[in-house]
Amino acid sequence: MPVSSYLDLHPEVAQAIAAGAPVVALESTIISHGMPYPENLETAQRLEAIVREEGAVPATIAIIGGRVKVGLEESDLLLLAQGKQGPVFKASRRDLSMLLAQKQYAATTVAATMICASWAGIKMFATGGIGGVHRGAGDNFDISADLTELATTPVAVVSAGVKSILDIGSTLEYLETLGVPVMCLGSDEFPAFYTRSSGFPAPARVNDPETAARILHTHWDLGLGGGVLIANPVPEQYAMDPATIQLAIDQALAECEQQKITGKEITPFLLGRIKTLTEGKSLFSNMQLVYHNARMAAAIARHWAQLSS
Ligand code: PSU
Ligand code: MN
Repeated sequence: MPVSSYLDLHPEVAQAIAAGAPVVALESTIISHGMPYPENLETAQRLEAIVREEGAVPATIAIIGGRVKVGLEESDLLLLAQGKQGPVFKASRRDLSMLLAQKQYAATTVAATMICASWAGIKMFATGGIGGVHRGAGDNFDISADLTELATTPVAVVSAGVKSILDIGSTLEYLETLGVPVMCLGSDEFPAFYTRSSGFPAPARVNDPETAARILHTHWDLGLGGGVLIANPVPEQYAMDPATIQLAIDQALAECEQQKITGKEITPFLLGRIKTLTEGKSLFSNMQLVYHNARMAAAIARHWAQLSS
């Protein structure tokens, strides 16, 4: 069967894609495993509204009853946010075939969302943060499949950089090895998710969404393939105090090790602990930076659509 037989495109999304109108994909792991209820539902709804306000069509992606759904209903968002109707798995590339064949429900990570977006014909995707090279990866080999996906699948991902729960320097090195273009919007420094600076220089700086769209066009015109990472620093007023967030991250990492959390549980565990340790401040910052990314992704998608017509 062709891939299309596994996809359910929302009619509005299908129409926009066919017309070459701007579309922005949104992931669902952030809803089911990245944030608590009800803030996760609020975030998912607000993200879709922001993409619309900015003149693009939102396409939140998830696996619903064994179907790849591109563009969700309100009831799907609720199901993903509450996880009441049974398990909502966290799906990365390796999980897709098993989950689809067994008619499961799953939230898609950055990697899996890129794959599904690409199947649907969507080029732009907004998220909060991507997975990366974990600290200690030299021993434990914990490198997110998001990175290899960026090397493979032709979708542009707007994120607020990489959290310092990860090894930011190694993540940038690995992206360089994989040949993934990394551009930072309006900054000479690569952002660290909750904060605007990471101490690592931007591999490239781009000052506006139109230039970003032109770079994407050129990248794919040249047949270089794979994705592009667009790092969009958290707005100053929503950034966290670097010392506060670092303390929480260090504590969460220590607990993660003590409790022997492994594999795909690590990122959700750390996010949950950081939220508690910062008394919710990290969650607020997280929500605001994703909104900022959705706005930027929609702007780039608009320029992308103009250049394509
Ligand atoms: N970072 C966040 N929130 C998230 C994630 C990352 O701040 O929800 C999710 C994304 O879906 C990302 C995934 O693709 O975690 C990476 O998981 P892992 O490290 O297990 O590859
Ligand atoms: Mn991992």
